[in-house]
Amino acid sequence: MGIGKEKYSQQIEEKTEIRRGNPSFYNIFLLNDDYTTMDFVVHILESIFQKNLTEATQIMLHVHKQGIGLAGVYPKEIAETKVETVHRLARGNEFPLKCIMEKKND
Ligand code: TYC
Repeated sequence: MGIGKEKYSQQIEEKTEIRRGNPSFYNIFLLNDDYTTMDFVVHILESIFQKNLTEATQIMLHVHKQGIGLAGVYPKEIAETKVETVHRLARGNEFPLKCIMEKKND
C-alpha cells in the first residue's frame, strides 16, 4: 500500500511551490451559527482579518443571512494560523464559531 492520492498530490503541490517560489493562496470562509454573537464576529473580522468596522459588519451580516462568507485570502501557513486563532478565541469565549480554508485555483 502506497501513500494516498490526496497526500501524493499535496506533496507535488508543495514541491512545485518550493521550485516556483509561487505559494498557493487560500480563501478563509466564516460559517454562520445560532449562538456566536454578532459583536464577537465583528471583533474577529477586525482583529484577525484587518477589516474596518463597516467592512466587518457587512461581512458578518452576509454570513448571518447567507450561511457563509469570505473573511480573507492568505498564503497557506498564514491561513492555517488564522483559522487556529479564530477557533482558539471562539472556544475561549465559549462560542461555536467556525471557519474553513479552501485552496484557490492557481
Ligand atoms: N447568526 C448569529 C446570530 O444571530 C451571528 C453570526 C454571524 C454568527 C456570523 C456566526 O459567522 C457568524 N447571533
